[in-house]
Amino acid sequence: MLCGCGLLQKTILVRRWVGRVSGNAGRAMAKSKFEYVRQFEADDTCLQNCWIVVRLDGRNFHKFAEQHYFTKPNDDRALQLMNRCAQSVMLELEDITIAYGQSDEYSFVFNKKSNWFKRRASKFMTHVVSQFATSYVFYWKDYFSDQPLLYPPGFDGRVILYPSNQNLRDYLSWRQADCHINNLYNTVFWALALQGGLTKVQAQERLRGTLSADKNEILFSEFNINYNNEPLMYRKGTVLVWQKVNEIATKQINLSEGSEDKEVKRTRSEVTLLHCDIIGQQFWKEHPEILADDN
Ligand SMILES: Nc1nc2c(ncn2[C@@H]2O[C@H](COP(=O)(O)OP(=O)(O)OP(=O)(O)O)[C@@H](O)[C@H]2O)c(=O)[nH]1
Ligand SMILES: [Mg+2]
Repeated sequence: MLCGCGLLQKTILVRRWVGRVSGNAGRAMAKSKFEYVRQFEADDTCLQNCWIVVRLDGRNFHKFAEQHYFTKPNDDRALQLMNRCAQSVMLELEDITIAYGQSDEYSFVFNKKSNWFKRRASKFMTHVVSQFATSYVFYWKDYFSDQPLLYPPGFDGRVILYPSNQNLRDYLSWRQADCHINNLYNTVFWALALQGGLTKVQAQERLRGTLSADKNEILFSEFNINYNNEPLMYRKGTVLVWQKVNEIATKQINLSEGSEDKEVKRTRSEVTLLHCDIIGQQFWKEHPEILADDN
């Protein structure tokens, strides 16, 4: 029977063996005349020996937070949901050595030697963002049991390459410093607005030109809040690292006279959440494996 689609009849099949694909062994791989369009795909291979960072950020989360009644300035449920999604990304994808998150953003650092998807930037970025976004919807109800998800949230993503360990540390320090600056501002701003009775415009005016010390002073003298006692997750953000844990497992051993259970020691790596300083030396001294060459 003739096919109604003229295009199909005109398709020129190149009858030559172009290789065997597992599961397809024995079948010729046909190439159509359209195959050339593949050459238009840009080469986005990440430079060798560089740390690959993917940062994602919630789209229009100012509005999203309002519409889902996030508490101000920090909503534990929202932050913990972000951390759960980041954990899913670390567990499901390959070669992520450390992740750092705050507010509606998360950064994932892939090993500089990673050869995942031949280091294609678009693969890194799209896998991270899609895994994170689907996790956000999937785990939503575990954190917001009384608040339905009103519409699908979106996240943007970008890839940044850092050629040196110092550059990578400075990048993470930059994000943590940003967390500190924003959180201190937001803590005073919402204290002035929610407890101090100022309008948002008045609170903004009050804070114009103030330094860190001034903000700490307002919090302490007017609201009896010692900023240093605020939860670490708010002040430092969240760091995800791999940690080795020893465990005892039961293994069945087959013997000629039957089988017996034996306890064996084994080491497993799991994702651990930390809310600590990553700007100073201490963290990096305690976790030398993160920057190790053979990681
Ligand atoms: N109330 C509340 N709001 C939060 C919380 N975490 C994030 N947000 C909101 O999310 C925003 C994140 O900032 P941005 O990423 O710069 O702003 P955005 O609205 O997401 O805009 P784009 O990222 O440019 O799309 C903050 O300004 C807050 O409005 C939270 O724990 N509580
Ligand atoms: Mg955002």
